[in-house]
Amino acid sequence: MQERFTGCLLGLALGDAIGAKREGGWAARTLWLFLGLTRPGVLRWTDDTQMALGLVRSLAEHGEVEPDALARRWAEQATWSRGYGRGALATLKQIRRGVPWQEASVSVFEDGSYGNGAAMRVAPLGLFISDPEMRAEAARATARITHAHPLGVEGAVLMAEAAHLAGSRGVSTSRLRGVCRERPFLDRLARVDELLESEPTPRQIRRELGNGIRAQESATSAVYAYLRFREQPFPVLMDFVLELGGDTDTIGAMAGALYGAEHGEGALPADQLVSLEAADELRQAALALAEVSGTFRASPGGEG
Ligand code: R7I
Ligand code: MG
Ligand code: MG
Repeated sequence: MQERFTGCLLGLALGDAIGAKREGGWAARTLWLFLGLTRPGVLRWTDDTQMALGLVRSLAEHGEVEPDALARRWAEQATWSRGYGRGALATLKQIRRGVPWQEASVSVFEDGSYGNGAAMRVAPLGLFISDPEMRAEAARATARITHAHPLGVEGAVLMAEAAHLAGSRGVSTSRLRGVCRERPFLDRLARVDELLESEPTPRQIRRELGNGIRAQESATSAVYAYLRFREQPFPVLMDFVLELGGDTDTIGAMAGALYGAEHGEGALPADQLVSLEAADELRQAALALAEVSGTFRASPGGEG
C-alpha cells in the first residue's frame, strides 16, 4: 500500500517534470531555460507537483480535507516560477492577501476556472479515501478552492476516482463515467473505449480528446494514455505524452500518477528518480499520508 502512495506522487512529479521540458511553444521553453528553471540533468517539477505535495501534506496533517488550511498552504507556496496558470496564480495571491477562497475562486473567471489545475493535483487523495461518495465529495472540496467551474471540479472528481481504481488495477471507462455528470467528460470517456480498440496516432487523440489546459481535454487524454500503456515501461507512456504535445506536464502528471498508483514506486525508472527534484521530500510526504490512510473523516468543508 505504501508503494502505491509513493508511486502515485513520484509518478505525478516525474510526469510533470518530464512533460515540463516540452510544455508550450519554443518561446516559453527558451524562457524557462534562460531563467534556469530547467537545468540539464535535473528533473524540475512545476505547479502540478507543488500543489499535489501541498494537498498530500494537508491531508496527512488534518486527516481530512480542511479547505481553509489547504487554501492557505497552497497560497503560501504559489510562485510564478513554477508555471502556474494565470487565473490560478491570481486567485492564490488574493487568498494570500486574506480574501476568502470562496470569493477569490470566482473573481478571475466569474463561473470559476475550468482549467485542469484541480485535476492535476488530486490523484493521491483518491488513494487516501476508500468510500466512493466521500472520495468524490472530498475531491470537489479541494477543487472549489481554485476551480469553481463545474468542468474544473469534474476534472478533480474524475482523477481522484481514476487514481483510486488504478490502485486496485480496476480502471475502466464505465466506472469513470459513473462519477461524471458533465457532457464534455461523458462523451470523451465513451470515445476512449473506442480509441483503445485500435492504435490511433497522437494526432488523432489530440483531435478527438484534446491536449489543452481545459480539464476535460487533458484529463481524458491522460486516462487514455494510461489505459493504453499501463502494461508497458513508464518511459513508453511518457514518450506518448510528449508526442501528444500541448499541456504535456499536466498530462504527464496525471498519467504518471495513475501508472505509479497501479504499479508502485518500484516500477518507476530509478535513474529518473535520482534526478527528480526533491524526490525524498515527496516520498516522505506520501509515506506520511499512507500512514494515516484509513482514518479519513468526512469533512465539514466537504458539504459546502
Ligand atoms: O487550471 P490552472 O491551475 O492551470 C493549470 C495549468 C497546468 O497546465 C499547469 O501545468 C500550469 O501550466 O497551468 O489555471 P487557471 O488559470 O485556472 O486556468 C488555466 C487557463 O484556462 C486560464 O489561464 C485561462 O486561459 C483558461 N480558463 C478560462 N478562460 C476563460 N474563461 C480557465 N477558465 C476559464 C474561463 O472561465
Ligand atoms: Mg505545470
Ligand atoms: Mg501544465
